[in-house]
Order: sequence, then C-alpha cells, then structure tokens
Amino acid sequence: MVVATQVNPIRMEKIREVDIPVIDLSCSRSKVAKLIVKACEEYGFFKVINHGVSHHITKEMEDESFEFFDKPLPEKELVGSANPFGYGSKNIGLSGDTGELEYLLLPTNQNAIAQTSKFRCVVSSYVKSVRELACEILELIAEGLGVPHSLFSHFVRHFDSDSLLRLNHYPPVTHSFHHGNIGFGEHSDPQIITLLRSNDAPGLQISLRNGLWLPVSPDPHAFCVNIGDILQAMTNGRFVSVRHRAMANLLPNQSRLSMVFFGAPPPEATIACPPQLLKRNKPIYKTFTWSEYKSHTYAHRLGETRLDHFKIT
Ligand code: GA4
Repeated sequence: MVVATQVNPIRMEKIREVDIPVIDLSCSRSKVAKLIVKACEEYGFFKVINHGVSHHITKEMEDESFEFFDKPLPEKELVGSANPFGYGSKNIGLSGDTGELEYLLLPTNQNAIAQTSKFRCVVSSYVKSVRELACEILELIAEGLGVPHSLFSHFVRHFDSDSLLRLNHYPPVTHSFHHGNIGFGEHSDPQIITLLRSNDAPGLQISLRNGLWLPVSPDPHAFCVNIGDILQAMTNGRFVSVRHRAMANLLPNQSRLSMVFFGAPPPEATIACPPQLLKRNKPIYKTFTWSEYKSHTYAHRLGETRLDHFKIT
C-alpha cells in the first residue's frame, strides 16, 4: 500500500518513507513486462531489483564519486564548468535555478569517456552496464505495449545517443536551520528514461496527482527508474513523466550521493507517437527532434512543464 504525506519542507521529520512499485527483473519476462507497463501508467516511477548491474561496478563508481567530491574546490573546478559537461555547485542549468548540491555532468559516448584515468575507466564500465539495463527496461516496455522490441531502446543504443551521467552530491549540513532544504527542485526529466542509484540516504520525492509528495525510500541495491518527457510524447501521454525533487540533508551528518543515467536519443532523432500506440486517438504532441526539444528545455527554468510547448492546439 502506498501512503503519502503532505510535505512541509521545514518539518521533514513528519515524513514517512513509503514505496513505489518494486519490480524483480528475475521473474518471467512476460510478467515483468506487464508489471513495468502498469507501474509506468500508474506512477511513472518504479524500482528494479535483481537488475544484473554488478555491485562491484556500482561500488567503484560510488567510491570514485565520493573521492572526487572530497577534493578541495579549486581541484574540482579544474574539470571545467558543467556547461555542457563538468563540475557544478549550487547553480543548476543556465536560467537561474539553484540547489543545495554539487554535481558532475558527464557525456556517455565512447569517444568522450574512453580514456585512461581510473575515474574514466570506472565511468565507462558503469555507463556500459547501466545503459544496458536502461535498454533492457525499454525493451520490456515495448513488449508490454505491443510495439517493436527496439522502438525506444535503439535511441539509447545509438552511437550518437545524447545520454548523460549525472553524479549528484548533497553534502551534509549540521545546522538544524537547513533541515529540509530543497536539494534539487521540482522538475520532470526531459529524456526517454532515467535510472537513479543512490546511497542509503533519503531525499528523493515524487509528485502524486493529488498534489502530495511521496518520499522514495533509498535502496542502494535497487535502481529507481522514471519515465522522461520523450516517452510521455511517444506514448501520447499514456505514460507520464512525473515531477520529482530531491530534499537535502534529511538526516544530520549524512551525505547523499545519487548516480543518475539519463537515456536520451541522438540529436537528430524524430520524436513522434507510433500509430500502434495512437490507436484511434489523435496525437497530442507535434513531431519534433530531440535537438529541438533540448534547445527548448535548456532555455527554460527547471520546473517548466516543457511538453506543453509541443502540444497540438
Ligand atoms: C533535469 C534532468 C537532468 O539533471 C539535466 C538537467 C539540466 C541541467 O542541470 O543542466 C536542466 C534540467 C535537467 C531541465 C531544465 C534545464 C536543463 C537544468 C535546467 C534548468 C542534466 C537535464 O537534461 O535536464
């Protein structure tokens, strides 16, 4: 059963941790495909367990990330600012959004990460495994919807896929006044699908249709999966790209680290709902390219409902 509590950001102690659907990928394929489609329709968010990403690879990525964020600021800034890729602190995007976090934004294509440093090797293995999992989930979604197997996954497997890896560090704040700050403000993810793995610190919350915020309990052994705007457009709104946010510093002296893979199409990919999914309905959204969608997204604020701009009026 799912229970959500109205969240007052300043009184986080009132929040109860409850769960979105948890899907065991080791169950039978047809059963898993149905469960995933149901979770996408009802929540737009679910967790996967027994997902096949090795604990060793994930742990190495987490250790490397903590090691990076532990460095003195001038050293972190040496990697360049997060525009488009690099280190960022507090500033999110280019339109004035801020949050209580520091982060690294990394490209995922082989040219960009196939280098010799330990950090790059670890990123490369992690991205390879998580991309595979993202494609597997997209293929299960396609099977569950009765559309061609690689309709969604081919975008993420494409050599020019614009997928990203985002490492977010929400540092601990000991002063009680900061308790319950927003770490990363309310937004939906623009891409096709997002796979988030966090350490054992709470913080992620999803917005429910009734206006309540549902805290997602952290589980370092699971991936939290959510539908992005592109999958909402490609399913003609049958799946919803749910708004979510991250609270910072829910527990004193605890750092939260999330490692987030955003599966995206190549820039010139055309985004449209396939006829099999339209059935007898009219398309809600215009046809657009990922590059057009991305330009619009990056020119607007974090909390924008950007698919509205692509609606057929
Ligand atoms: C939200 C999802 C990803 O973290 C991200 C973010 C991006 C950024 O941090 O630069 C954006 C945000 C995200 C959507 C609106 C724009 C762009 C910040 C912002 C204000 C990397 C992405 O792809 O879109």
